[in-house]
Parts: sequence; C-alpha cells; structure tokens
Amino acid sequence: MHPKTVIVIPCYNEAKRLKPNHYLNFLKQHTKIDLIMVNDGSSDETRAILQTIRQDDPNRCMILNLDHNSGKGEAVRQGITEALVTGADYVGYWDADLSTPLEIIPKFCTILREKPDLFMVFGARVLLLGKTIERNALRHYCGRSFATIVSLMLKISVYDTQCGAKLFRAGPEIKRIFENRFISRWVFDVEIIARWIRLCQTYKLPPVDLVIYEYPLPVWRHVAESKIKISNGATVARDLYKIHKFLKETECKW
Ligand SMILES: Nc1nc2c(ncn2[C@@H]2O[C@H](COP(=O)(O)OP(=O)(O)OP(=O)(O)O)[C@@H](O)[C@H]2O)c(=O)[nH]1
Ligand SMILES: [Mg+2]
Repeated sequence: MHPKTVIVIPCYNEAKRLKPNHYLNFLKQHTKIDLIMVNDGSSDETRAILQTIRQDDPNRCMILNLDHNSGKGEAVRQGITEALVTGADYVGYWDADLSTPLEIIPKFCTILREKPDLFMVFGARVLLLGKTIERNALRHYCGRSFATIVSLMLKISVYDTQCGAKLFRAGPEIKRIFENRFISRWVFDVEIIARWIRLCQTYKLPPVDLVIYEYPLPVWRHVAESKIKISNGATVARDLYKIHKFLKETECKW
C-alpha cells in the first residue's frame, strides 16, 4: 500500500506567483498526496486563488486561513500540525513559488519508504553535472556563508538548511518538533535541526546526521519576487544566536 502524504504550502501574498493549474494537475496525478494551503494573513488575492484550487477537489486540498501574517515558520508549523492530525505517514512543506517542482515530492516519499531509519528529507540545491539549479548569485553566496555558520554552530556538515522543500516521517518525534512556536522568525529550518539535537539528548534518539537525508535536487529555479531580502541579515543573525542559546540550555523547555 502507498503511504499517505500531506504537503503544506505556506502562502503569503502569493497571488502573482501561485499557479493553480500546477496544483490541480498534481492532485489529479498523485492521488496519495494531499495539500494543505496555509494563507498566512495575505492582503492580496491569495485567499480567492486558493479557493479555486480547493474547489476542484475539496477533500484533498484543505485551506488554513491565518488571520494575521505570522511568518513562514508559524504558517508551516500550523499546517504541519493539521497534517499530522490527518493520520498521514509523511508530512512536509513546499514553497508556493514552486522553485522546487511539485513532481519531485514522490521522490522524497520513496526515499523515506526505502530508508526506514530516516526521519527527514531536505532538498539540497547543489549544482552537480546534469542538474538544473538556477540560483541568483548573491543569494547563492550568502547561502554558502550561512550554511558554513550553521554547520559550525550545530557541529554537523549540512549543505542547505533553507531550501523550501522538506518531508518528514510522521510520528511522535516530528509532532514534538512542531508542537511549539519557533523562537526564530526567519531560520526555523535550522531550529528544526536544533530541536532534533535537543530531543536526542533527552530521549536517546539517533544522531541528527543519521536521520536527515539531504537530497540533491534535480531541478530548482529561482522565482522572482521572493519576500526574503538580503537586508533581513540582522534578524537572521539574531535568530541564529537565539538557537545557539537554546542548544546550550541544560533543560529542554519546549
Ligand atoms: N517571506 C515570507 N514568506 C512567507 C511568509 N509566510 C509564508 N511564506 C511563504 O514562504 C515561502 C517562501 O517564500 P519566498 O519569498 O519564496 O522566499 P524563499 O523561497 O525563502 O527565498 P528564495 O530562496 O529566494 O526563493 C513562500 O511559499 C511564501 O509564500 C511570510 O510571512 N514571509
Ligand atoms: Mg522562493
């Protein structure tokens, strides 16, 4: 039997970038993968566009409307919490701009199915021969510095924490990771890893490098109008410091 998968799509003012047909075709072609679209307090036409996607197959496309903009991390967290309630085997999140095409989701599912020790699959934007990775140069170099700092801080070698394509094996461990609001606004993806590290210390789970698989994406294309700006650097630095402090705490308070 094919495992059931629920993917959360966080959407904040995505009216220009949302492509309803991509979602509709995907739902038709992949009957074991459902969607939860989280409208993160958008002030544009996002809500109406999401309705058009849902109308076609209301049982397999749920919409979660947040009254106020809460940031990607909180939108994802609320979506994943709903996804876990559905009894799905795998839950994940995917950026609404479809920089990572939806068609890659089944590959992520296959990885979790074939490797039962894994809990998470992270898309990694690595430009290897035969791959199509189209990134803005400045974002790429900022991303490389960011990954180096994160690797040193977490004491693991992680290539790409920030790619918006991730899948998790549903269960009590992942439920715990998404249970409480993230302390960081922009780098909650790093916090997910930090939370696993803390869980390991408390519950003797396998180390983080054995439970996360970084899958080199075959395709990733930068889509214009990203809302995350290089100028958010100061907030990112502060968020990383908060995560660093969280890792140093002796008691698990979350
Ligand atoms: N920036 C931002 N994104 C949000 C928010 N809430 C939900 N999102 C969603 O998070 C996803 C990522 O947003 P993008 O603006 O593409 O940023 P990004 O993908 O991290 O940046 P790139 O690597 O340049 O594509 C999209 O699906 C957004 O709609 C929010 O408050 N701020
Ligand atoms: Mg994007």
